[in-house]
Amino acid sequence: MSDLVQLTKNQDVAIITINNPPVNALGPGVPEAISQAITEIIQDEGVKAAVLIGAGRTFVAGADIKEFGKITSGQKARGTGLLPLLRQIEDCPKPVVIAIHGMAFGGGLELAMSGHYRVGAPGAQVGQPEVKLGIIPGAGGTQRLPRLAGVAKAVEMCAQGNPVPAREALELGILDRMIDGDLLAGAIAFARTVLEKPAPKTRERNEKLRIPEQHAAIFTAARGLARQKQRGMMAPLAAIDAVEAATRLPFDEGCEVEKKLFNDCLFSDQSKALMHVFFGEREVAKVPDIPKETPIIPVNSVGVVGAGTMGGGIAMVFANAGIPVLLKDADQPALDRGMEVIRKNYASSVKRGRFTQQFVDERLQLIKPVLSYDDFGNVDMVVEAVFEGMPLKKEVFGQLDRVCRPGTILASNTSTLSIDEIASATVRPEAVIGTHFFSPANLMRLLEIVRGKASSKEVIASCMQLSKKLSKVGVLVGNCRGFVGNRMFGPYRREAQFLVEEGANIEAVDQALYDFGMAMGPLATGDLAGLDVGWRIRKEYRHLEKPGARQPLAEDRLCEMGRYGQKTGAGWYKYDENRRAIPDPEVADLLRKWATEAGIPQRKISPQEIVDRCILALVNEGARILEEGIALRAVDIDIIYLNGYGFPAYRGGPMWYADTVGLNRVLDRISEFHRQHGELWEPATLLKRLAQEGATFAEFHQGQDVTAA
Ligand code: T1G
Repeated sequence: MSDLVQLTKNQDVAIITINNPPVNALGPGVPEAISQAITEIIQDEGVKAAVLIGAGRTFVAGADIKEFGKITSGQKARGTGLLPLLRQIEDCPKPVVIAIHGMAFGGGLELAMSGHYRVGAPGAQVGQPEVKLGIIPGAGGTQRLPRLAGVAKAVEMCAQGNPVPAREALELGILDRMIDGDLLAGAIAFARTVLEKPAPKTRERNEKLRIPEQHAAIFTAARGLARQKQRGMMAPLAAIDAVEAATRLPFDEGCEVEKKLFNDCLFSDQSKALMHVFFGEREVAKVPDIPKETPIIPVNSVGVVGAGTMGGGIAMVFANAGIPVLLKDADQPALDRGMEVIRKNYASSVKRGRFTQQFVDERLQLIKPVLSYDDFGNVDMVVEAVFEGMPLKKEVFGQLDRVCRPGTILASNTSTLSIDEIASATVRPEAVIGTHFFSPANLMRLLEIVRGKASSKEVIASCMQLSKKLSKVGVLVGNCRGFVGNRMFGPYRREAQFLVEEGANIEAVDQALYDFGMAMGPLATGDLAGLDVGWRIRKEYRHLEKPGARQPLAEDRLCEMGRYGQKTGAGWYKYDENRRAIPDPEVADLLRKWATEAGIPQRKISPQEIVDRCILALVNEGARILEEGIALRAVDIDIIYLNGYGFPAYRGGPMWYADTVGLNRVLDRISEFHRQHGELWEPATLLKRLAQEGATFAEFHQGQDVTAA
């Protein structure tokens, strides 16, 4: 046997234990060793049944995703290469019982379904999350799952990719028994109860497939939902096609259809992008110059200063993680308003089934509204979320410096201001850091953690770890105006405004980016966030604008007219009582007038140019951010844009997208815009360098010389 798979015996029951930490992925050597074990079990007359179980914290979390990058198109016929093993297990003359704890995901569930019986621990989960990687189950999952769980549930699990808890898996027929207590002992006991029974082969269990009259409606609804909720993704639709094949074709032919669809997805740009995202979300948690053993400051209590939209949302984030919160504001009415918004947000979470009322009641107990800093001396961390103005922030940090005990993490939720300048208001700049939440803070997954010059490694490591506890994706960024996300968003939205000034209509600009996959167009996003936010910042930083450089002219004028967007019922669009955007001809006319007065020539603009101008503006600024070391890696930028700015995951993020297009083509296009639109489009040095070398952003790492050869 191999180190990856052990074969032991408990009298007449053989035990196959998969031991491939951290998640028992079916990597090289594992399927082969399982197959060897099955062969030995069949040959061992003393063995009457077998139990297959995972060592460590989980059963099997799937095939080894790292291996997919190595599969060449020449190996398409092989597919995942798991089918023969699963057939061998299913055809084993002795009952094979699969014992599941932790996760049985992807190939792990497919392996489990090839067994004759499945038992699970109460906390177990099963699922086919492959679509989240841009692929579909490729080892018979789309054929065996509908036979066990029924067509409707199988379509849902394969097309949406969400896990199913053990209790529900039992009700669905995926599990045959729940085992409380010692799973292995329970599985062995269960195996002894089925020795005399025929070993049911999942591939022959067709009873749940025989309700054809229902199938059409199930598949139509699933396709409609996929096109709406997973817009632009190919894998969910492929998964639905594969499950549909199970209802129409014999098992083996269904598997052939599945293999073809699996390969189509696997060799697509979408799956490469989504696997980049999978590993990227894990990569961003690693900070090269912060050793794993850096001491972590425990955060078991927190103070939040400012009970406005952001402060209230941040208080909910900590309470949701079970951390008591002191929520402070300057006066009672402001505090009452803040608590009222929190209660309303929780009420709508209960209404939408996200939380139970009991959960909400417990969380509200954890949020204590206060008017003074009296108890701030006892908290482990403070997050300041007051009005975005430097004088006020420095005043607050000065007070925190006086009341908080040594070792307290002092964080600011600023979205644009300098962390170093805020820290200068204290005598402990090493304790100061930026924790930039995104609105609504209780829903958005992204947390930009802003490293100040003096921020200590302990404070950084503690915030990176805390972000996981808060169910956020924490990304460490350097301190500059707008950090990473907002700094890149500036040029992106600038180009959108220039395009409408040059003749594109407002809806066309938003539609082009929406069709590209953005969650919302750039102009509509401005209306959602509030045009006045950017207006106030532009006014504060007017002195920093390059003299003579072209500036968008529309949004300032819209704000002067009081058109701040959704919050005032009008911005780029008008909004009805349900906040639905309605094109406003008045704005279109004003734009033509302002553009003509400014002497801006009008022209027809293609959707492709709209996309290129906006997306490549992101990429060019991203390249500058990388060369300045404000972002550690290109993937950090990608993860920020997927989790904070609605960039389509199936395109991998702006930097990965640029790599997919090819940096030479990107540079050519940006150079073209540079010739047409001037210095704002000066190609970033790093972009020129990498394009020259035929390299990619993904390959770039900090410390590498960025200057052109
Ligand atoms: N392959 C390779 N590495 C994996 C892996 C996998 N399937 N799953 C996790 N890892 C690594 C991960 O990169 C990290 O590494 C470490 O394990 C711990 O993971 C044939 C084709 C299981 C819910 O999509 O969703 O089967 O960063 O940090 O938060 O049809 O990992 O430490 O170096 O995420 O506790 C389908 C993917 C594959 C599940 C655990 N399976 N994994 O979460 O730990 S395709 C999946 C997860 C397939 C079949 C098809 C999560 C988890 P490192 P972690 P976690």
